[in-house]
Amino acid sequence: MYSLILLLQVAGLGAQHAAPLPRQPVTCYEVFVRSFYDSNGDGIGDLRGLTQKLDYISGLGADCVWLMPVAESPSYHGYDVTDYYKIEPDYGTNDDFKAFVAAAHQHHIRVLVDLVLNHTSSEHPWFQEALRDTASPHRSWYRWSTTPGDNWHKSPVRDEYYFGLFWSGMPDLNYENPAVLDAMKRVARFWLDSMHVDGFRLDAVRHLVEVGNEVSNTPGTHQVLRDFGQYVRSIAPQSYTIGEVWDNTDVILTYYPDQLDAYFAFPISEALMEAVRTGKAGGLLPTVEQFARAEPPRRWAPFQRNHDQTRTMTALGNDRAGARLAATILLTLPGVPFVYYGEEIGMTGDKPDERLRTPMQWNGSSLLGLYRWLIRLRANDKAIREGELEPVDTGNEAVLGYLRKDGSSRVLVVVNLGKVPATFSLPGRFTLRSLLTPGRNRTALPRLEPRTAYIYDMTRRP
Ligand SMILES: [Ca+2]
Ligand SMILES: [Ca+2]
Repeated sequence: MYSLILLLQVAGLGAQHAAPLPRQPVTCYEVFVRSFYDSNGDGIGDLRGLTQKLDYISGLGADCVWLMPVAESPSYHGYDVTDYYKIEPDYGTNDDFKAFVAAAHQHHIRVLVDLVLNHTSSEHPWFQEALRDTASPHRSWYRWSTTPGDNWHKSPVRDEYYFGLFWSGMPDLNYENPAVLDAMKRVARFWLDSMHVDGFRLDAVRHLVEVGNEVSNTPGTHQVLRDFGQYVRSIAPQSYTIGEVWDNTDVILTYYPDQLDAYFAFPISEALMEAVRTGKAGGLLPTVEQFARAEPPRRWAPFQRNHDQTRTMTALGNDRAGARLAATILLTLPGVPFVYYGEEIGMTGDKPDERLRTPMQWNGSSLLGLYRWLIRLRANDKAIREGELEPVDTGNEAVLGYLRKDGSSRVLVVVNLGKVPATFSLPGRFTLRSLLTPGRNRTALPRLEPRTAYIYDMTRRP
């Protein structure tokens, strides 16, 4: 497959990438442009600043970035869009964005942008027309009612209400009208064809279509995603779409097999943080196995934290050893891991949301070296990247153990989550070569120090 893509590129038939990229990312880095790097001293992170910091992202080893919304928006976060075809002026121009994508591709980094399908800004011209002119062609792009109710907001111009699930500044689009999905397909095509992005992170997708009072996971929502995902694959077969379905595993699994390419594995995030926080392996591996049994690993994305969640270091009460364990687990699990900017240097932050999205600290951190090591290890080790997961019974709830297996290759991950030393022995005779710290090969596991992780390449001895 890889060489086929290469041939197509040589023949001039491929995309405009500097080099062929595999269809799914290996490790993706989530960036809030406003908080990343300010190139012109106005105090606001911007696309030129982000472009200047591509060496940092590439040095981290990520081969993908997800940019939180970069389209024009009146809010600091950008999830309420006023123009889907224009870069937020605080961040730069459309040309700055294209220059960023070209530079990212030269760094072998694919670019996913956040696309908000569920709602627009209340300041979007579509909504303003619909609000003011009941005969407007955009009137039926939104939902209206003569009676109040949950999530229905009073119109500022007449005696009626409009539907907005998140708040009055974000009126929901009405996907019962096919023109809305057509409009969003044109938006997707614009970002793929004219801005040269490699795919989308799709916001709040479980809320697209309401049925009565049911605002989540309706059949209409699945149908819109099926149609949208199919459309994106048809015009950009090498693209990658990943959706935010913030729900339990059983619900997330209803969004396969034929909708978006992938979804964030929120339950893995929760179980991972819980295991490190409590010192007990708990439901982590069963949760991962539930995803692994259902779908191939390119189709689900584990992570520690995103821009809506308390940062790892804060959630762990500033336990630096715990942050190292969390990173080691995340980056040795199956799936497509996503890392939220600043996690790799142990940034802190708790709700309200603004405190989860504070400016990137460019100070360095001992944690950064570990992230760089693990992301590279993952990129270079097929068993860690793509191998099958097999839990190892350690007989101790404080000791998490699993194998990643690919062909004859075996990687063993053992994490002592607890606060006291532990031991366990492997059945059989093996040679263990550490993939974390150089040293002589071993024939047995060492004493497992408290709050310490071990990764070994494992070969069976006769
Ligand atoms: Ca700036
Ligand atoms: Ca909706």
